[in-house]
Amino acid sequence: MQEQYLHLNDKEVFNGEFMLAVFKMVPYGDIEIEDVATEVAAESSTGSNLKVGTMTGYSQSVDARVYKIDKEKNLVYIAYPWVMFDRGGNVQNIMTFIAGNIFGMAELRECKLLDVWFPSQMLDQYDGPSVTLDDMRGYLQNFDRPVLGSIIKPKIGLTSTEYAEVCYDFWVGGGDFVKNDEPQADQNFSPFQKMVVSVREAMDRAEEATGHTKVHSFNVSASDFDTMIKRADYISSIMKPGSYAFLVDGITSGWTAVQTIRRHYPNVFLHFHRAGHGAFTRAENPIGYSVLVLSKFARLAGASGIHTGTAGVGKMAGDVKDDITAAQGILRLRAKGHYFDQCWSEIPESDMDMIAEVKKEEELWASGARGIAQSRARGLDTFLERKMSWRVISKTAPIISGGLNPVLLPQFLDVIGTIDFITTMGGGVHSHPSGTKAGATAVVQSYEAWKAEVSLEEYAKEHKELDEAIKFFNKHGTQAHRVDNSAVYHNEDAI
Ligand code: CAP
Ligand code: MG
Ligand code: MG
Repeated sequence: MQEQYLHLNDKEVFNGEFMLAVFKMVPYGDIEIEDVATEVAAESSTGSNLKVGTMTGYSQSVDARVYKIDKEKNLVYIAYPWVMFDRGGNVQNIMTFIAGNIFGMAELRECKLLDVWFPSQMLDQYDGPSVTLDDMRGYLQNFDRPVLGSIIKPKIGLTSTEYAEVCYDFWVGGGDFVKNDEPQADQNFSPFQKMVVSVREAMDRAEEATGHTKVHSFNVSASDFDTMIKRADYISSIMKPGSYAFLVDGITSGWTAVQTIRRHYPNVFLHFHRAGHGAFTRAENPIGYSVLVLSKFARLAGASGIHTGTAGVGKMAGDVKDDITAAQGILRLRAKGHYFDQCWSEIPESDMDMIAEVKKEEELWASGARGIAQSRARGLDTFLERKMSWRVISKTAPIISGGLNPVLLPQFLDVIGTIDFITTMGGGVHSHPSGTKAGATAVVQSYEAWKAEVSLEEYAKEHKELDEAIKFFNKHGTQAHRVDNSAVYHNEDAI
């Protein structure tokens, strides 16, 4: 037991100088949870496994503090003086502290970081998103439905021109947004620059044909930052402003890559793909962190959008409550987490207009996805951030993929409770019996049916692409094996 890190019932931790974290911890054998809690606090802040003689008065002031232990649920609450973190808003450094060595500690059988809370004084140190879904909506002139997107499949292997043709088909079918698949980079069969030029050409044709603007998200993840920046600059030189996003594989290329692109290109939508997150977030993994924690740090780092999972509707494993809490946690100004209520801005009592706007936003959220869609259709501009942008850590959009298809979209809308997200369907579009264009049209028709509160089957009577989709996906759609971990994700202990 390292006493110096044990501060049970310490009220100082709520004074705005501490980032709070809650872990589920299960020690091996008969090690006491207090012991392992203080070891984790030491290892994730100033200490080691032994008390060192080199400690100073000041160094102890930046010790992490175990301020609450719930023995029944194996929950350990730790407060981190945020002054301990690298100055200049560096998320990589925080993750090194609280999701670093502690995952290797021999005493721990389980160590899952479930939720974090940032005091508003800390938020000012971090970038947050500069371009948001609201900006993309403005470019697309699409305000009252999700941004309907696709991922080009096969994942890789198409030539640049073949790739661009599939983009064209999706866009003329009515889709808004196409992304590279997460491993698409600069391969022999699809040289990066040729792919970009081909996409621009296909986008021009599709905009000509449909009269609608389109967006493409290009993967700029690469071997080194210089190459990332070279690729990003090339895209910016070929594509129209607003018509492109930069996709970063945030787990495999890292937080520094995410923040480098955020800081170099503050005018471009930053798309955080989370390939590899399952090693940390899957409900059955005892060591790691929740989707909510990953998503909150992505917002802090400045991602305009991050994949948050299909909340049990699609192909990937994932805890329904974790996916939903994560999606709402990064979209809303103030949202309940698993254990902490996070507000992404200081809301001074005197700031009556902000308080009024926040109230309006809350009421809108209470009306669910359909209520939000109807209010938007009436032209009600409820983009709180647009009004308050200088005061808040702006919203990060949930990006939803993973096995979604036109038949599953309505179900997902009702589960997630908002229309403010980007869907990206790969197999769910390109396996449509009549091809990609029909697949895109089926997605649009599925949303139209949901919005009109008509069953898909009913709507399909007059819409053949949807009719074919229903027949096909009812036979071939997949539902992944589900692990229900909701017992861990509850909110009795909100801060
Ligand atoms: C989806 C996808 C996405 C993952 C990401 C894929 O393709 O492109 O990268 O779903 O998962 O490569 O599998 P499909 P998440 O639409 O064909 O399933 O969004 O959960 O991070
Ligand atoms: Mg830091
Ligand atoms: Mg993919």
